[in-house]
Amino acid sequence: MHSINPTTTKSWKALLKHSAASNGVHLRELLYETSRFKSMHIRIEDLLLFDYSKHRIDETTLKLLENLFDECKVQDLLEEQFRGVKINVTENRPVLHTVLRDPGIAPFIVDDQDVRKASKIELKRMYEFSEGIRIGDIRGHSGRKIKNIINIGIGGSDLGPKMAVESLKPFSNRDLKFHFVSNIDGSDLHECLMQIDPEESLFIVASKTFTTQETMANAEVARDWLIQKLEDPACVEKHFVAISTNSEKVNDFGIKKENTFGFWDWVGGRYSLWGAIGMPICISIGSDNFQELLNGANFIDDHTRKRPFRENIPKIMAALGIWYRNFLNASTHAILPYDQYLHRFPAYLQQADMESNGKSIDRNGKRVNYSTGGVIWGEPGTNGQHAFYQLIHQGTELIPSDFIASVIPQHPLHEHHSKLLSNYLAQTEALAIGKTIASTPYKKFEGNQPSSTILFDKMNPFSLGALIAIYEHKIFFQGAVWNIYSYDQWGVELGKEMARKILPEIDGDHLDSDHDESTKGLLNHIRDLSNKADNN
Ligand code: G6Q
Repeated sequence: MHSINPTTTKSWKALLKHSAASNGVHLRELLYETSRFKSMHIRIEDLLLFDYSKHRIDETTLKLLENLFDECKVQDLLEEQFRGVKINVTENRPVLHTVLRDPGIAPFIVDDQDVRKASKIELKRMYEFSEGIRIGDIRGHSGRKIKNIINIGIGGSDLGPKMAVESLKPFSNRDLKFHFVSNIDGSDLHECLMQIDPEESLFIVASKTFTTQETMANAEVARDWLIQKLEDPACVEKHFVAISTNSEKVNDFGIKKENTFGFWDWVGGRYSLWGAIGMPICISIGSDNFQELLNGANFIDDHTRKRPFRENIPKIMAALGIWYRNFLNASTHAILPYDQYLHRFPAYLQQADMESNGKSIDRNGKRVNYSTGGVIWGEPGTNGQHAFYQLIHQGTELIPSDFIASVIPQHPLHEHHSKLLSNYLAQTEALAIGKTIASTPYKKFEGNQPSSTILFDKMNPFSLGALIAIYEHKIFFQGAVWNIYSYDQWGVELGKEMARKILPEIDGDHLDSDHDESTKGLLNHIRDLSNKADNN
């Protein structure tokens, strides 16, 4: 794989000059140019409209960013990814989550495995199982219908399914209740177990590795709770399924092969909702709707590979992000869905983006000399307007944002929706234009805060699949330009390792003298208080 330091390219240098020259230009001047909207929006018929005209850019900016993409050979890297080249070099793996949503049936052999065939077999198994639960063919140990689905997983094995189940609630089977237990904080599992009837509950243990501390601890306690309640160890068979790449560990846990749904090393955790990790989504919305989710993502895969730069939504989004991060020094990016069902989308994206592009070592193993991924955050509108928007409007930070909404609502309260959309538009306009005439300086708004408007015709499984895939590819393009490995996550490891070391010190007598003074002090404090509590 090639390795190009983006700062050495001609276009990077030109962008530096261009950013200095265009520094004083205000969105107020740009946004009244006739035909600006026309030339800076992308319409995909029956799906969405992407407006990128409210950005601090002009035609030159876009041309230079396009040149940067060419010089950094991002399209070549994208094709390598789709071809199954091991672009996840530090883990020695290809990156093929796109295969999970690819309708093609011709053999696609990667490392002696027909990845298309393997993915279709597991998908079919998941569809059959999900439908069995939905119609009540698959029942609990005592013959009762399953009404509670409890997903036990964390990170990529939690955030995607949880976000999608919430986002697609209008398409869900309302007889089923979904619970997501992720945290090692016992209150997460405790609160869930208090709400469910064991005879009507299905636990999905979702873990790629089946070794993650949080997930295994929660799954073991849930299994013991179930056996105790139903008074028969054989009940596990009817109430537990596993989603994992590690069939050996699943077997050791006591879940049989027929209740295990697999995926593969070539699917990264945070990119895994398209396969068996999507089981809660599939049970919630049904297999036909799940297929639509895949179709929406696959549609964007095609769009991303084939559309030229100016018609390519993920490329434009990635380019804008690079422009703000590397040339205008923005360090954060807000994700603002004007859609209550999408309330977990910012949290989902936080992981997808920050775990992928929060890297500082380039593809040559050298420290980068430029900024990479920024902080992703957000909350649904209009709630955010009554909270943190103040800082975006009148603070000192440059904060680009994405405003996501749909023209057609998912509920019958149409007047609410008009009010929601009026806020949606008002905010992007106010952020860009500001307010210069006011009785006091406190009431002035500088404006010039950029935003993208992502406006779906309506939100449905296809639209959600498209939305997620747009961001996946945006993240890919940014990582490609930044010359980093977007698909590993070594940064998660150190904390896990140290927690394993500290665990025996919390309850035991021994204290490791290697700890820094702060950690030692805190450990002693916890041990003292816990001992006192135990003795009372
Ligand atoms: C995602 C990361 C990480 C992972 C969790 C859970 O890309 O790898 O968030 O999903 O650590 O891992 P398991 O699925 O192996 O339990």
